[in-house]
Amino acid sequence: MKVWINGKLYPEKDAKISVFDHGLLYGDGVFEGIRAYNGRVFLLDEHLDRLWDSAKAIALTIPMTREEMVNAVLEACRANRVKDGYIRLVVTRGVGTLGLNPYVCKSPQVVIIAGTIQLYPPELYEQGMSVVTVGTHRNLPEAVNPRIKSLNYLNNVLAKIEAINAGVMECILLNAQGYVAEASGDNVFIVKGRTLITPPTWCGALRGITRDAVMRLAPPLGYDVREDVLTRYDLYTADEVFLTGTAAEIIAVTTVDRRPIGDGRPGPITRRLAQEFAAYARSTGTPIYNRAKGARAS
Ligand code: PXG
Repeated sequence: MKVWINGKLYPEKDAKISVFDHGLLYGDGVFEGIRAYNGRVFLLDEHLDRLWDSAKAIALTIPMTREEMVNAVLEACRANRVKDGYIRLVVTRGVGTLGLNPYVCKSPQVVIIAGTIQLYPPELYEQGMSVVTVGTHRNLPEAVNPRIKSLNYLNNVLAKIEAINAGVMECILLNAQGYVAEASGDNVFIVKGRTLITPPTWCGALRGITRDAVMRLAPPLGYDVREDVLTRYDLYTADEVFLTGTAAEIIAVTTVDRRPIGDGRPGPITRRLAQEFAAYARSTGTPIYNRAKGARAS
């Protein structure tokens, strides 16, 4: 694998960042996880919009233009012959002193890793997954806002530890008021009748790119979609529950805190949305190859 760092491609073993980088010392930086399907980068503009917003929120200037970033992502994909893959885009604050002050860091570092992603095991997509709600609450929006996709994922890691210790692979975090926020690396939806409901971002959810895509795909299929405050009661009594994320795509949740959801199997609306999402993902995106032949980003 070759890793793109600040404009150059390095063999994996030489792909290194300083131990004085504030990304390491303080989790000071931002990132994106992006998918490529069928030789195209999926929803690249949406990911770059969010990356730039995350950077702006932490007063970090990304040392490249949007166009340069698009080209860098495509170059990293081509260097690794990616057709279907996962791209991790990281912007760190850069090298500084052993102190918090970010303004001493003069060179933000841009890293692009274009590889593959380990999804949940395929049988989980057939059977659905079990989740638990955990004691680690989502960060307060007035502290590190969960809308910032920052390198500081300890809140999520602590929640994930609770899930794994409870014998499941994923968890649902509540916010400080006890309302449902999101999973440790995915957004959450419930289905009630023909309506999809997901927590608003102010409840502590990242504005997921997959979440947005589901909200666009569902109405033409005849489903209503809305954002609303959810409690654990709403999860337990939903007809269906599913998670959305770049890595997970759409995955059914079949038990929450050991209560079966619906009949305890992936529901028909979740399965329909997963099919539509797969078709959408495979038919759109910024082409990685043959751009010179007049292919246009979509
Ligand atoms: N919430 C959080 C906290 C996330 O980190 C999502 C929701 C889904 O957003 P997208 O835009 O991907 O639909 C994410 C995205 C992992 C992993 O290993 C997941 C993400 C980031 C890094 C790693 O599962 N998440």
